[in-house]
Amino acid sequence: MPPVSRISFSSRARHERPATILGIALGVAFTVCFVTGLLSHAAQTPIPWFPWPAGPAWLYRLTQGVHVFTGLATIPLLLGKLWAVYPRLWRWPPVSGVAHAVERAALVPLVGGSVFLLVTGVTNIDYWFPYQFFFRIAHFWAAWITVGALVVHVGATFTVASGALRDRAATAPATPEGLDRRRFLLAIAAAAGAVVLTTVGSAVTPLRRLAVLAPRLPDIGPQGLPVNHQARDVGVTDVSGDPGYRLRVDGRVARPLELSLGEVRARRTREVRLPISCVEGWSYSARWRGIPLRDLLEEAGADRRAAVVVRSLQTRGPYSGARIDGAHAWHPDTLLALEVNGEPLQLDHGFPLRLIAPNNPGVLQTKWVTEVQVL
Ligand code: HEM
Ligand SMILES: Nc1nc2c(c(=O)[nH]1)N[C@H]1C(S)=C(S)[C@@H](COP(=O)(O)O)O[C@H]1N2
Ligand SMILES: [Mo]
Repeated sequence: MPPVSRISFSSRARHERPATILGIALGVAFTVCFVTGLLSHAAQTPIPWFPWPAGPAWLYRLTQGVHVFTGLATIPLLLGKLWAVYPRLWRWPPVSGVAHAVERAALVPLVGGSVFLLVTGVTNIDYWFPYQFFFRIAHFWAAWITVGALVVHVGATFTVASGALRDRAATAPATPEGLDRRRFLLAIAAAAGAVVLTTVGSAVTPLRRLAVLAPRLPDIGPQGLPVNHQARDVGVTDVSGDPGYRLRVDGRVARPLELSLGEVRARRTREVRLPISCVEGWSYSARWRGIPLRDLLEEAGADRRAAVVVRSLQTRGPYSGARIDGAHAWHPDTLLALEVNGEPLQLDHGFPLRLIAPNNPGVLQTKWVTEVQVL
């Protein structure tokens, strides 16, 4: 009986070919996550040379859904890859030359960064923040570091990897060894597929019954829609509507407005079908009726295409207001919504008014709107 370490270290699944195939899958998945992650960054932090468009309305829903569900699918891929390669970490001598030293040094940011991205990503979408740092900044820089290390790693392992791919004879499924490896890869692929199937229903509504691992479901919540942050949890408890409520349009305007809820309701309304697309990947589409924001901006005499800050009755935290750029603020479908799916908004959905703009990340769809400040 060989020692335990010998048994597992000599497993036939541990071979360059499975490691290469998993590596390619991981490389593709991380590239997809990197690109969609940068798009999410651009949607929230304006980049002058890359303005985030107000259309198509479903774009952010798609890119951020792809980000989160691809990210989740990488978890089994990464575990499989680490299992396939970890005996090599104990190879002796540890380095055999400068190129090899660079390759091995790059493994620290590559493995560390990958694990960090997946752990912070998963804890974020599960509303668990066991750390003090600001998620977006840490996750953003970890992405650059990881992708940088990935480029070095691909360069350093390219020859071995392409050799392993050509090595078909050694992996023909007819041999027990080939079968073993094939089963290993199939198990990893099945695990990745299972992760996606049990979560993607939080964005793809027809699959919602399968989404047993998703933290949010598209039809569970008041008025049949999920709520991320409830009014009482964020300190919005005393919203009386009229007589106390006022909507102000101020800042760089010719004629500041101050409207009661009755005056808001008396205006022309419009109905649009738009999704709420949370940065955490879940999304749902609904019918919204409200006042086109551009009507109010025109009435107040704002500069055409001016950006605005939309402020909430919620006074604390990052969601107390959102900067909305000109393309979104002036889009005809951007509303201060009074109703959802034919009913007046309930408090948890932002009564009396919430912003709904096309292709706008959920975090910027401010609830309990009380002020539009033109910049
Ligand atoms: C389980 C895997 C992952 C999950 C669940 C996840 C989740 C998220 C979430 C929820 C956001 C939005 C954060 C916010 O705006 O508040 C985000 C942003 C981002 N993610 Fe991931 N992520 C994962 C993996 C990755 C990977 C592998 C990469 C890169 C290779 C990556 C790169 C980024 C980038 C660049 C951003 C933009 C950060 C910013 O707005 O500054 N993520 N991710
Ligand atoms: N004032 C305020 N607006 C807010 C939030 C909030 O906490 N406070 N949450 C935002 C987030 S993160 C999302 S995804 C959307 C949708 O959340 P909901 O389902 O709770 O309406 O509302 C956004 N608007
Ligand atoms: Mo969100």
